[in-house]
Amino acid sequence: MKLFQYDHCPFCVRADMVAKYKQVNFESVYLLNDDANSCIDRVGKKMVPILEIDGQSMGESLDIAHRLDELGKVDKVIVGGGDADRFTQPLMTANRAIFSLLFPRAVQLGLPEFATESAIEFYRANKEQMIECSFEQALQDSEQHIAVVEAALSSVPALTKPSECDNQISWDDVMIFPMLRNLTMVKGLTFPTHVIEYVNEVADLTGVMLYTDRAV
Ligand SMILES: N[C@@H](CCC(=O)N[C@@H](CS)C(=O)NCC(=O)O)C(=O)O
Repeated sequence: MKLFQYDHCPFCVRADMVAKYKQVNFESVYLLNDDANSCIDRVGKKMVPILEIDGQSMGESLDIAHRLDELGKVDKVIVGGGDADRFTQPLMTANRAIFSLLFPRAVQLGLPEFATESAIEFYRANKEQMIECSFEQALQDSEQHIAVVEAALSSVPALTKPSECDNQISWDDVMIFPMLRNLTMVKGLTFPTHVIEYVNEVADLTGVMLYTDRAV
C-alpha cells in the first residue's frame, strides 16, 4: 500500500497521521511538486494525497483517512469529531498571512517534494500568484504576518489534548493538527501554551514530524 504525498501538504498529513496512529503497514512516496503525471495517471488530476491499494488509487484526504482507519489496528481508536470548525475558523481568518509565511518557507526546509530546482520553481510560480507577492517580499514582511497569525492563534479555543482523552486522537485532530503543524515552520512565531502542548502531543502520538528544529 502506497501513500503519495508532499511533506508540507496539510491534506496529506490527515492521511499520514491516521496511517501512522493506526499502525497501518504502508509506504510513503513523496512526489516532486512538479510531477503532475504521477497524479494524473492515478486519479486524473494533479492532487495529493493519493492512496494506492490493491492496484487501485483513491484521492481525497478524508476518504483516505477513513479507509486507513478501517484498515488499521482496532484498538487504536479515533474518537468523535464534528467540532473542528470552531478551532480552524480563527486560523482561516488569517489565511493570507499564513500562506505568506508558509509558502516561501516550505521550499527552504529540504523537503523531498522540493528536491529539484524545477519543483521549487513550479511551486514558487503557483504560490506567488496566490499570495500576489514574491517569496522575497513575503519573507521580508514576516514580522507583520506573524503578528496577524499570533492574534488568530490567541483566539483558538482550548484544545483537548490526547492525554486528556485516553491517549486517543479524534477526527477533529485530523482536521486541526495538520494546519497547526505547518506553522512550526515559522521561526519566531509564538504559540499559546495550550496550542503548542496540543501540537507536541498529537505529533508524539502519531509520529508525524514537526518542523520546529529547522524553522526558518
Ligand atoms: N480536497 C483534497 C485537497 C487536496 C489538495 O488540495 N492538495 C494539494 C496539496 S496541499 C494539491 O495537490 N494541490 C495541487 C498542486 O499542488 O499542484 C483533499 O482533501 O485531499
